[in-house]
Amino acid sequence: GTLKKTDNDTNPNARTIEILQSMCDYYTRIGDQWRTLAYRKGINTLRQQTTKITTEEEAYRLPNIGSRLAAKIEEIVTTNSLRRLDYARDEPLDRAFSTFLGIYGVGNAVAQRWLAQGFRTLDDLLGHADLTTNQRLGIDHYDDLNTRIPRAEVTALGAYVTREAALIDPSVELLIGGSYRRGSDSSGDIDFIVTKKGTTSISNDLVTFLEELIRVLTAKGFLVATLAALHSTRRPSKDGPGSKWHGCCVLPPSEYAQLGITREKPIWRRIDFLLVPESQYGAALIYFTGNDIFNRSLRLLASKKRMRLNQRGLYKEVMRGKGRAKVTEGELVEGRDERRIFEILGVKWREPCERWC
Ligand code: DCP
Ligand code: MG
Ligand code: MN
Repeated sequence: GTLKKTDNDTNPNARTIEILQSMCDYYTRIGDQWRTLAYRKGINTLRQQTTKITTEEEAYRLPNIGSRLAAKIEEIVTTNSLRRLDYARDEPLDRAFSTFLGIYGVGNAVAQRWLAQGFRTLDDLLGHADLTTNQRLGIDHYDDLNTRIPRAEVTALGAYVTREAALIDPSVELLIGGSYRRGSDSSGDIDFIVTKKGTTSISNDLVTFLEELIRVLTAKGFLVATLAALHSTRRPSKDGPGSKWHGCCVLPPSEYAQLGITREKPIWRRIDFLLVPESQYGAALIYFTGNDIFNRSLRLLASKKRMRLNQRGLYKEVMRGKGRAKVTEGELVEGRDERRIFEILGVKWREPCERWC
């Protein structure tokens, strides 16, 4: 059967997973990609266990759990906490650094610069730092933008958008990808994939549709901020005209009531739109469904079979030089059909809910 790997309390290792996840989030924030990956793989293994893992030896015998992670698992089970995590929370510089990395769009370089300039808190930044529009927005809505969206709310936000879209052009198709398509209980943002039957490029038609949708949703007060405008993402050589839009949205108060939620003020949520021609829909679906680790493993597999997979399609006969560097672009084999791409790659079809790693 298919195992839906979402956060739930019925997993015997739920508490261990929760603490390891905090540690993983910390490593993500400080930009330690290697440890982030190690933790994600270990957490994924724990999620699949049906019994509680209590000792280091037991943990070490499982796939993707090394000796250090195994020791931490035993520490968590016996002390109900992790010293390393407490330490990370107490270290003032670490704390400031990870606070800054929690600001939408802020990466290592900017966070480091602020530390070097002596800033330690969000208030320091608001008072004295030179901030871009997006950075200010990320600070003003810091808590909202760091809160995951419950699945029912993603569904409601999605339905709102789909309703308005159908009024503009009923032939355009919208689908929510990302963690929502993978069946997650909660999502970091809403990832819309937008396409239209018969398109083989991002036609003016599609661009005009999205511009109009954004105009209408903004006028209605649903969209409340733009983080990346359609035309700032224009990359004519590769993707054709601008193909994505990033911003923030809020659900109208009446819709919150329907969800049985009462709120003082609406919560700002992150929303992304990706425009895709129908001829590339399958490849885009794979990319935008993820997760990122699953995507990486599919791409690696493609390259081992002398093919190349990206968000536009699967290409064959890619000539590679030293260190797998590309020599030629290759010929498009499939872009439209998600299942066909799996077939040609020679991998068993995986439902979106089975693409967690
Ligand atoms: N993606 C990727 N590599 C990245 C970023 C994204 O392959 N570096 C792909 C896989 C993701 C999808 O894009 O699933 C959407 O990106 P999100 O950042 O929105 O990630 P998710 O939707 O998977 O998770 P979340 O619930 O945090 O939004
Ligand atoms: Mg997402
Ligand atoms: Mn996204």
